[in-house]
Parts: sequence; C-alpha cells; structure tokens
Amino acid sequence: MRDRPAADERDEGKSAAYRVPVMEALSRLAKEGPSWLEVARLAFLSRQLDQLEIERLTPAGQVQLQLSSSGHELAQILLGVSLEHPHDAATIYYRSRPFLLASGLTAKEALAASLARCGSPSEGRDVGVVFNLPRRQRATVLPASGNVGLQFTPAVGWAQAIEYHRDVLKQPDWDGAVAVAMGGEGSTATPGFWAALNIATTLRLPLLFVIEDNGFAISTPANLQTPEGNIVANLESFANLEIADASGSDPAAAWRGINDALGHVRGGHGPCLVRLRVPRLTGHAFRDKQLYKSSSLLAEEAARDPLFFLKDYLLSADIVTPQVLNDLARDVEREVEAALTAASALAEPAAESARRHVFFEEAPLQGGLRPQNVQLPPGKQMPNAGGEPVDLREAVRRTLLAEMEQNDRILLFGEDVARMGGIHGMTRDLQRKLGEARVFDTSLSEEGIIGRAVGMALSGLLPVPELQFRKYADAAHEQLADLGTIRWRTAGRFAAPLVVRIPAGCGKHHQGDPWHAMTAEAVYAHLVGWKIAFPSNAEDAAGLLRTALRGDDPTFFFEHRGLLVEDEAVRPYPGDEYCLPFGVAATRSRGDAVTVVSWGQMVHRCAEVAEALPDKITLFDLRTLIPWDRAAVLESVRQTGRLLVVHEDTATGGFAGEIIATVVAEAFAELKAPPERVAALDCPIPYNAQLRDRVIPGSEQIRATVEQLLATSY
Ligand SMILES: Cc1ncc(C[n+]2csc(CCOP(=O)(O)OP(=O)(O)O)c2C)c(N)n1
Repeated sequence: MRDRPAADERDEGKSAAYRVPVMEALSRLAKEGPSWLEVARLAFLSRQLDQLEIERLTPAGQVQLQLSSSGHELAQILLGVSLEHPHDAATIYYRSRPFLLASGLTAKEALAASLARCGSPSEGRDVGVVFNLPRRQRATVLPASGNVGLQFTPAVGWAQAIEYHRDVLKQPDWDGAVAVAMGGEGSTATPGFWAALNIATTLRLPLLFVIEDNGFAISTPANLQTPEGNIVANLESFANLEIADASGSDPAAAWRGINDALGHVRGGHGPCLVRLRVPRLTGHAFRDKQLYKSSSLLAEEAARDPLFFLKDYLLSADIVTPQVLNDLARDVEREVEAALTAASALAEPAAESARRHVFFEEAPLQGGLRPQNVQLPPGKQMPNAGGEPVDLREAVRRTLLAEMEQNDRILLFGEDVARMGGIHGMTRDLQRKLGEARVFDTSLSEEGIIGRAVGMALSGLLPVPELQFRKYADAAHEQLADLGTIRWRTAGRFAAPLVVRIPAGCGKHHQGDPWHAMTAEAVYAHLVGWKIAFPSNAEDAAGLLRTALRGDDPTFFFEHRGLLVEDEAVRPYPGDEYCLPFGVAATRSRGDAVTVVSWGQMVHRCAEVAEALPDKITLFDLRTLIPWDRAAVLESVRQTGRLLVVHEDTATGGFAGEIIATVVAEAFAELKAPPERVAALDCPIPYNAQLRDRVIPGSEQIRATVEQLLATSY
C-alpha cells in the first residue's frame, strides 16, 4: 500500500465532522466500560437459547445440528458491544452466536436459523449457527464458513480495505475502523490462520485476532494444535504483533483484555492477537458426550462458568441488585419463549427456491459495488472497427488499464504482478501507471491472495487477484469453493464479486510439466456460483474480461499460456467499451457433417482441421463454460447429427462429459453417431516434449476422430 496521504489531502471538514462523534463515543465506551446490564441480558439470552435447543428442540428432532456456545458467551459479548464503528467487521465461526446477539441478531432470528426457517440470515440454507449479518447497530458480521480456518484471510482483506477506502477512495468515515477474526484454539493450526497472521503483521493491518481457547477441538487437546498448547506464548517473538492472554470467564479481566487489544488496533498500531481462556461447558455438538474428558476436568470447567462470575461481579460491584438480576433472567426466559413461538410460525423455505441466489439476482445488502450505488456503464457489444492488432497479452493489459482508470475500486494483486508486471508480463507497467495502492505484490500465499480478495470484495471493492499458474490455485481451493457460495449461503444478502485471472495450459513452444501446464478448468465448473471465461483470442479476451469486471458474479478468467503472444490469437483491439456477453459461442467455421465444440487453445487446432475438411465442420468456440451456449450447440447437432468435443483438460470428469450428456438427453433422436471427445490423457502433463505431445491432443488426433465420426452412421 502506498504511504498514507497527508492530512491536507483528505476532505478535512467532512472527516472532522464525522470522526469526532464516532471516535468520542468509542473512547467513552473504552473508558467507562460497557453497559453491564446489556451484557448480562445478552449472556442470559445466549445461554437460554442453548438450553432450549439442548433440552427440548434437538431431542425432539426440530434442530438437526446443535453447537452450543455455553462458556464462551461473556468474552464474545464484550467484544461484540465494543465494535461500534460503522465500518468494523468481523469474521466468525460456528460458536459465535453470543457475538451475533451482541451485534443485533434477534432471538427470533436465532431460533429461525436453528429451525431452518425463512426469516433467518440464511433463509434456512445453512447450519443454524453458521451466520452472517449485514450491519445493524454494531459490527458487520461477514458470512461464516463451516471450514475451520477459512475465516482468517477474509478479515485481512477487510483490514486492508479499511486503508484503501480511507486513503485511496478518500472516505474519511473508514478512519478508525477495525477487522476482527474469531476462532477456537484448534483453528490456529490451519493454513488460513498462519497466512492471515503473516500478512497482517507484514503489512501492519488493523486486525484483531480473537482466539477462544477452550482447550479442545472436538476431542483433540490444545497441546496437539500448538507446542505446549499455548498459542500466545508461541507468538511472543512475532514481529509487529501485540499479544494478550486473558480469562474469558472473569468479567473485569476479559473486558480489560479485549478493550486494550482493540485500543491497540484502533489506534493504528498494527494487529493484535488476544487469547481468551474459556470453558466449553457442553460437548462439541449435541451428541458429543465428552467421554474424552475426566470428571475432575468437567468439574473444573463447570467452575469457570462465566455466568457465575458475571453475576458475582455485577452484585459485588453494586451494579445491580439480586432482584434486578432475577427479573432480567425471567424477562429473558419470556423473550425466548415468545421468540420460539414466533420462529415456529415462520414458513419453511419453498423447495423450488433451492437454487435461488447461486448467481446474481438483485443487489445484496453488502459486498460488491451495487450497495454503494456505483453504476458501471453497460458497454458496447460491437467491437470498434479498425482497431490496432494486438496479442492476447496486450488485450488483457489494455482492458485492465482502461477499466482501472474508470473504476477506482479495482485493485490488482498477486505474486510478482507489480514491479515485474507478472511472470507472464500480463500486468507490465500497470503499477507505474496506477500506483502502489492499486497494483501490488503479495506474499507467497494463494490462500492469502484469495481470502484477502474475499474480504475486500465484501467491503465494496473489486479485487482482481492473479494466480501464477492454474496448479498453484490449488492452494486456494477452500477459499475459492466457499467464495462461490457466499451469495447462496446468505440468501442474497452478501456477495463477493471479483475476477480471478489464471494463466493455464501449455503451447507447442512451451515446456510442459506437472506444475505449470495444466488447465483443469472442469474442477472450477464444479464449483457453485462461479462463472468461467476461457478465451481463444485477443478480441474475445478483451470483451470477456471487461464483462467480468463490470459483472456481479465471481469469475475465473483463464489466460492460455500458449496464446499470450502467438500470432493465431492476435486480433484488432476491440476498444475500451467492448463487452462480450457470457454464454454466447462464436462460430469459427460452418459445415453440415459434424459439430465440433472447443475453447481456449484447442479451438485453433480444431480450426486447422476444419480448414482441411471444407464445409464439413461447424466449429464452436464456447468462450465461456459457465454459462455455456447450449442452444447453439443443440441447434447445430440437430442439423449435423454428429458431435465432437475437444479440450485440453483431462478426459475423465472433463467438461466434454457435461456437453455430451446434455446433447444425448436433448437431441438423442437426431444423432447419427455416438458423440465423441478428444481430451488430454488422464495423467499429468509431462516435461519431455514427446511425452507431452502424446498427452495433449494435437490436430492429427482431432482430424482422425472427425473422420471416424464421419464414417459412422447409426
Ligand atoms: C477444515 C475443517 N476441518 C475439519 C472440520 C471439522 N471440525 C469442526 S469443528 C472442529 C474443531 C475446531 O476446534 P476449535 O477451533 O478449537 O473450536 P471450538 O469448537 O473448540 O470452539 C473440527 C475439527 C471443519 N469444520 N473444517
């Protein structure tokens, strides 16, 4: 990130007018402490919800997966009530319901979630305790993931976005905001935790890690997660990291620990990790009888119940009388019963709605550009006439530059993309032209690159991360998979549109090998919620990339290594407004005997064959796989009666199977021969050129299969 702008660069009047009340309120809260009555009410409420589910709803089969937070309440609530800045955000996990209650979730919504009803934050789609909450009175709660450890790098993204909103977009209302990432001690063993810790400390980001250490990850003790079971002790020498260790049962100690840690991060001193020692007063989940704990340990944990300590603290400090506490407990019981009646009356989600919100349908409440009313122009579907010929690399570079000049919310980042311009040269000069805040190198962490992009997109930016090779995207797979389902999981409330650029494949003049040459696009066709563009030439690359950058859904944009500078992909640059719609195949040749479908580099090999067999082949370049142009392919197959699908990805489970299955189901009667596919052999790409050419299909193999198809008739 570039240096922070000097004070006079900012909109001082607006900043001061805004900052004063928010920061004053925050520092008053820090000095005076929370409203302990509210803390007590929320703690009782959380416990009461757990008890209701454990004692009645789960045994009756009304709640299918119960995960209690009993024992964790106090620490989470104290954290929740402290996050009053309008741009504070938190990433959470499945044991974070007390935090959600403190952030504005109602008891009715909590029970609607447990009962899988409409009116819950996921509209019954996700496990009752896997939450999201667009901002109410406190932190924005970013969509939780069921994967332990996935919550950390998106929080890094939000923390980095705070600086971008404040310094680059000059939005003073982001000043002083923090990101918070919460997890259990088990989660500190995950790659996501270390990726996040490394990035947050390297960049000194405003990020607070809150580790709720209950000593067990399901049944596995903490000393199997980190040496001696104490993550804080192990992080003592980590540079740029403030650490703290506090009891999560003792109200005064927990408040001090959280308040000091938050003060450090809000004060602009960099990240902090606070470990809060809490008892887990129930099994990991409802059915867990905790047979792996001794009876003395169970008794010791019960004695650390934060609710006992809280009541004791409130009474001994004369904050409340016993009568007030009793009344509060009774009010909460009544509130929970009323919430249960109200939640039970909510509708079940309609079965037909299961696929809603996989892709964009309407503006979300949080994430992407729409909630901020940033309108991008629709662009033109006709390319400019007479554009200068450019190769695919230049087309991508020009498109990125033109879009980034128009849209200051786009950030481009990845390994070596800045000073070097990317190891494929796709982003050369972009940092020099657009600045270090908008185009920057990252540390070597694909999990960190994609997870951070998720947090940035959720904050309202448009990240364009580059992954160096398709194979290395594997390290980010968990994040990629969960990113695609954010809109669905939150029933359209959150979205994280972004464009991930991935160089893939290998050409005739490229070395192949198992690490730099695979395409493996079918893996991504199987990820829900993603669109996939795979252009074969410069014009399509420009048009598809622009459409993706102005679109609403996360998109994989493949850049084929064998086409970046090769003549066969050179086309006139179609202009800075050219947008090519997804799902529209290009017809590269027309013929009446066989329909050939391909994408990426294989299109050119198929085109050679089509040229050698005039008037025989209708060749479609799909250009996008999700969505793919079913209508064009079906219409053509109905005329030719023969189908060949050609791809560079391996055969088994490849996308050809999807296309052939569709054609067989929809146009079986019109087929004159069994549909065929030509694809890479089911093995990695070899380094030896002769072996490589045996594995990746060449035009001779395509031609032989076409001829064999032409000779077959039912
Ligand atoms: C990536 C991943 N691996 C395994 C699991 C299964 N799992 C769910 S919770 C859990 C234990 C997590 O323990 P911890 O982080 O200490 O949190 P706690 O439940 O103790 O609050 C495991 C292994 C998962 N959800 N995600």
